[in-house]
Amino acid sequence: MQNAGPLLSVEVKMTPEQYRKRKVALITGITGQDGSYLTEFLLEKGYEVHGIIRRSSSFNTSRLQHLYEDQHERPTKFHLHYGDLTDSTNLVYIIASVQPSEVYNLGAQSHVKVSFEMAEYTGDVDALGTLRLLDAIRTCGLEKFVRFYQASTSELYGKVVETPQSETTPFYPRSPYGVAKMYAFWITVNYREAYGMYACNGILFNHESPRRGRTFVTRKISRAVADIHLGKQSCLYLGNIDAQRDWGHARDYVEGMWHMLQQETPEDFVLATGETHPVREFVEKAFSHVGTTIKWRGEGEDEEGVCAQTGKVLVKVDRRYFRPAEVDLLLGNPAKAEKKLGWKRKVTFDELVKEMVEADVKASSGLVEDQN
Ligand code: NDP
Ligand code: GDR
Repeated sequence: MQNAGPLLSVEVKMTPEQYRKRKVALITGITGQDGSYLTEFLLEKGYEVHGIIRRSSSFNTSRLQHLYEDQHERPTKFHLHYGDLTDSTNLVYIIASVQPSEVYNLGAQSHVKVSFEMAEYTGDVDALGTLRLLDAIRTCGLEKFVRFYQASTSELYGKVVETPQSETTPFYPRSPYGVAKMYAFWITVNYREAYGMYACNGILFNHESPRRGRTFVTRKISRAVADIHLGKQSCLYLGNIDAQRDWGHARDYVEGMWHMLQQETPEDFVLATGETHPVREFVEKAFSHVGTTIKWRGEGEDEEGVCAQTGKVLVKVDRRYFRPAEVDLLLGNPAKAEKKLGWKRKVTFDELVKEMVEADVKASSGLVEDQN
């Protein structure tokens, strides 16, 4: 039996090399933290950037607002399309009409804790959504033309098997999110091997910024520190403050995504800083930027962070933020990316915390508009 051919062939009268030189990118998840930085980066590089946004009853493009304003100067370079990773027909239509040379699949239900509550939906978007997008490229007959980036994650490592974690470390995901992303990882590898697609997984460790969603721990902390400093909030409630993460800056990481699609052959790469820090250290550093020293007292769920200067309790542990299964320690080894892509993170942990707290102090005081 023969393999099924493309259902809807887009006629391309160019060699793959000529097609690529058009520099047309399509980004799913463009409204998210990474999508906004990647858009800026690609526009700077002269790409025409197309993004898929979801219809929402509320405003969901605040991270892209500044680029809309620029649109008057660059009217044809930035385009948004309504769509969803759960809608195959829509994906085929967008791929056929945009004819992208690079596709960045950043769209996902990306919150680990939420994935325990919405496991099926997370699987639908994060796992099957990736399959739908890859199939949309094939359905259009563009699999030899399009370069595909999959937003894989250090959550694949989950339970600690070895540290530091590299491209050869076995996976052991610990959440419906991690399991869904593991399917997405392997379907990307499979389409590379089965159909000769240029498809890569970026196994990215946690990366943050002032544009990070407010329910992720770093942004939750930086915003609370700003609000407490300005007298708008009295206490910060957190879950497991002993979890350790390898935290970098999102702006550095989107550059790595692009590098992965510029190689001769497609491969998978870890992007990480090679350092790990517990959540409690992020808390201490963040408070130190507004002149507050945190001292810890008590243990486990009774632990609290007290202001050394005033004696006020500023941080409390709240069981509600614990996860049914936790990823205790992430520490990445970015050696392969450093060697083959020439990629290296620029922003240090201290600089990251400082930038996030300073941005939130400005936003909370109303000096600048919130970017999300
Ligand atoms: P965000 O949560 O900030 O952004 C997620 C994006 O996905 C948003 O644009 C969201 O749209 C979109 N999205 C959600 N559901 C759907 C859907 N059904 N169809 C289409 N789009 C959808 O994530 P980040 O920017 O932080 O991360 C980008 C990607 O990288 C994600 O896939 C994430 O899992 C992965 N990743 C992130 C890491 C990190 O540390 N930030 C580390 C490793 C991997 P909307 O705005 O409408 O909600
Ligand atoms: P993570 O990020 O789960 O690593 O996934 P998150 O910031 O949510 O959690 C990091 C660690 O902090 C602990 N924690 C808390 N987390 C949240 N959100 N809220 C709290 O109050 C809190 N208190 C403690 C968590 O238990 C965890 O150990 C992120 C996402 O961006 C994923 O999409 C991405 O794949 C991975 O990073 C790499």
